[in-house]
Amino acid sequence: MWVIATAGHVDHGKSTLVRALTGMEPDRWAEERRRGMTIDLGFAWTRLPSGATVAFVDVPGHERFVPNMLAGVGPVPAAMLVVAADEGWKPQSAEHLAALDALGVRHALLVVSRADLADPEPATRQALAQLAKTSAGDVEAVAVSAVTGAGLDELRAALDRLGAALPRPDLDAPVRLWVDRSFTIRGSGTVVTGTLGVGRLATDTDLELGGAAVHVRGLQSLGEPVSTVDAVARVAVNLRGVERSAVARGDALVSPGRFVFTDLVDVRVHGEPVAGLPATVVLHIGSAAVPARLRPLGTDTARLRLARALPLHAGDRALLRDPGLHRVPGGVTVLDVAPPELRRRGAAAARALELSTMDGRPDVAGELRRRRLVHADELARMGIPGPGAGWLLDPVYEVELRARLASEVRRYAEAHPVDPDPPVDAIRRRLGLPDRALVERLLSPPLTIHNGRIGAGQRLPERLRRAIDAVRAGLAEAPFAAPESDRLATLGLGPKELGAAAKAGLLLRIADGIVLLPGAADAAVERLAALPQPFTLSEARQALGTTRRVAVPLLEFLHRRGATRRLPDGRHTTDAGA
Ligand SMILES: Nc1nc2c(ncn2[C@@H]2O[C@H](COP(=O)(O)OP(=O)(O)OP(=O)(O)O)[C@@H](O)[C@H]2O)c(=O)[nH]1
Ligand SMILES: [Mg+2]
Repeated sequence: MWVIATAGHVDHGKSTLVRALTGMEPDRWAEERRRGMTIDLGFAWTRLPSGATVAFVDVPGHERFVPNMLAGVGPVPAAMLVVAADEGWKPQSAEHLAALDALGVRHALLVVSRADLADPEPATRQALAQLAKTSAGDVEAVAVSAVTGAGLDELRAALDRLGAALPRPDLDAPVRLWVDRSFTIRGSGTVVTGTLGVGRLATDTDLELGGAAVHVRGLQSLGEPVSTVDAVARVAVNLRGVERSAVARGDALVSPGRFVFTDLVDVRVHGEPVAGLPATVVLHIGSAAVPARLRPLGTDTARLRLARALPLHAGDRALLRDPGLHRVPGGVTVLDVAPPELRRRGAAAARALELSTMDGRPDVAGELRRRRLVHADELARMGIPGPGAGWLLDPVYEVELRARLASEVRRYAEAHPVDPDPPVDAIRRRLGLPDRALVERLLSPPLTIHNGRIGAGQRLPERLRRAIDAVRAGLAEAPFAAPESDRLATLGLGPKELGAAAKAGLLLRIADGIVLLPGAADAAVERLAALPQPFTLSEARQALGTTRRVAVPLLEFLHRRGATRRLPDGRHTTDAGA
């Protein structure tokens, strides 16, 4: 299905044309029909000669209803600009075209209507010249009369060509369905409608509405119930558990976890210089219209603080409007949906410089340079899908972190001579990293992680590693019950193997044939320090829950390291002494 919005000055025949093409009534309200004027958006569809279906979003032309017009064209990437042959180019012809241009609409068709009332030639020339100056560029023009039916077949053929030229939507892209209508159906609950531009919808799936999960109970497209809908399509979504009052035009249903909700964005402003813009504007994107405070940063870049958060991606096109002055100051491209605070002196100028290099297209390297460290999922939520998954590090920052990590490990070893290998988490905190996996990634040989600690370990043969693991498992249960020599022999752990295990930081060798876990020395000192000082060997043995076989060499080991002292009377103490 193709979706095409109408555009053009009031009374130029947009709705009449849609009616003639589809046989459906786009003016849904009694008031519209009474006044002969479109007020709100209308929806109608038909089959074209090619067999393709085209749906129209018919917009009002009156200047009072420009916000409604913008809600209609916002989510639709193709337009049919209607100009009356007998009236020619008019203010809202210009304003609507400026809006399409601001939104970057590249696919358009000119229809010169009411060709039975005047020669369509002058209006056609005038309008084509205006269109050529915009993102639409050179477009096809068709002259029609809805009264005589002249030109309607040519128009259908031209619509087929316009549709065929539209880019194929990415069906795997995250969904962002801007709501253009919401209502309740007795027995079904809340229903919203919108134009699905990319992605696909399915019943019995979840979406997000304003950050909260909502459930898709049912779907309709062109009045028929369906179980899935692929973009591009007009679609009605029946939502479970959503009050009618909780959703309105301008809200968006989005794929869960795929959009940043933000009320602060940095943008590039197209057209007018930023300095000429008012401090208060309305940002139009999709079907939303949100007041915003504008702070100029560079000559063509600005920061917008939105009155409410929107699901936005970098690269989004939007439009700024000054509701007081009926003009379209211009389009904006969202450059950053999670911009840094500007607190320090000179931060705004630095930011302006940074923004001058950005264009809203996904630039993972640039984002990493600016953010230094970011999760791929978070980047994707900002509209910057990148290669790679998990944490992404700026290469320059990574070099810095590696160096800092090595020096932090050294500092820790100096501060903890008994147990020199720092816990991974301690280093993670020192480096201010959000995830242990990052510490792991930043380690370079000979540093490795063993038992939650960082040390200069080595890779051991699998068989040896399993034997050591068996010993470690036993020690994890009873930390001071060092395995007996026959147990070590059964496991094939001789002096050489135990030496390698100690070097790898997997075991702590306190004497020949006596091994404990690397953290055991610190743990022992902690328990011994809790004893009344000084203490006897037997008291130490009991406190540690072990035998003389282990207690004697362990105390020797601690004495050598200066963690405990032997007193002249043969007793021991953890006190540093004079
Ligand atoms: N003679 C003639 N009159 C037309 C033609 N198309 C539309 N009209 C008349 O022009 C008037 C306006 O038509 P609409 O279709 O309501 O115009 P519109 O562009 O939808 O107007 P808004 O939605 O209010 O902006 C109506 O009285 C139509 O009957 C045509 O091809 N020939
Ligand atoms: Mg109309």
